Amino acid sequence: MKTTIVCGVLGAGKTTFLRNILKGGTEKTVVLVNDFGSVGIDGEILSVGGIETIEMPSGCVCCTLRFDLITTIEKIVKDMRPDHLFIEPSGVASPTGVIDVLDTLKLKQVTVVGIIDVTEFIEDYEAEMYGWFFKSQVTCSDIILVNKVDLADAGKVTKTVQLIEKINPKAVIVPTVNAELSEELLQHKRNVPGKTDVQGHTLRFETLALRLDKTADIDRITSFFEMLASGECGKIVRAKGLVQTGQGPYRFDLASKQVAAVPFDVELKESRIIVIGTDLDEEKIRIEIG
Ligand SMILES: Nc1nc2c(ncn2[C@@H]2O[C@H](COP(=O)(O)OP(=O)(O)OP(=O)(O)O)[C@@H](O)[C@H]2O)c(=O)[nH]1
Ligand SMILES: [Mg+2]
Repeated sequence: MKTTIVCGVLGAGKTTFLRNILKGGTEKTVVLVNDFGSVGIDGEILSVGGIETIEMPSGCVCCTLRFDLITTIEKIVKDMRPDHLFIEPSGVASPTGVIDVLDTLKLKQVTVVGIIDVTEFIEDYEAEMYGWFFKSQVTCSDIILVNKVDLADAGKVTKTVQLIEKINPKAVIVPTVNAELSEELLQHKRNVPGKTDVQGHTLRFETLALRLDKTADIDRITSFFEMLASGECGKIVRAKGLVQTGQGPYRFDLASKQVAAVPFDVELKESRIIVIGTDLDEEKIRIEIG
């Protein structure tokens, strides 16, 4: 069985990558996803896209869920027998913990794909916003997608690629839009040693899960996400939701300071939104969503 770990900070494009790479493939694949927060949005996005998906409960796969990760992978191997297992750890988990688990399970054909958000990488790296975390993701990766190049100018893309080359000269670096990667490149063999310095496990963020009990107005939810982006309710690094609106089911995203609303393929039994950041003004957020 091949195993691919897909890592990257919150909203970098991990789930987008999986949906694209798994479109129309012939291998038997399973995705193991460990979403941040308790509302399981990525699991639904992937399975509605026709991808066999197993969700890990909320928590961090590299520390508190280490044992669960081991038993879940063992169960997948035994019961589902995939040719290729993809793992999307939450955007706040260090890939080193997952690599360590795969070593423990003696899984050999492991590739780590790291997804970088080109709009923010240099600034966040220089400000040490995520400290060791960025470095750990970049040094562990065999293939690094410098994603969202449609949102940055060419100079910034070049500078980001140069910085990543410096941090990890061995990785294959590919600028991408929507994390589109050719399947041949994914065959690239792991060349980075498994064990790297783990100086910590997760980033500390606050999360707020919101459930909506009635059909929502699409403009109102879009304004709510724009309000979150404006910083009025704290420093929000990521928000996402699946919401049943008067115009049908919609997926909402706030990532890279951009708000997006796209129609979703199936009706939603339960509308939910997750907000992730620091200094969240929970009361105001709850009042704004109504
Ligand atoms: N403009 C633009 N948007 C992108 C690109 N890649 C991903 N996105 C958007 O970024 C948002 C987040 O993408 P996801 O794939 O959900 O990111 P993720 O890394 O899985 O997010 P988490 O699991 O929450 O950490 C979505 O609205 C995507 O459509 C890109 O290359 N360009
Ligand atoms: Mg995701």
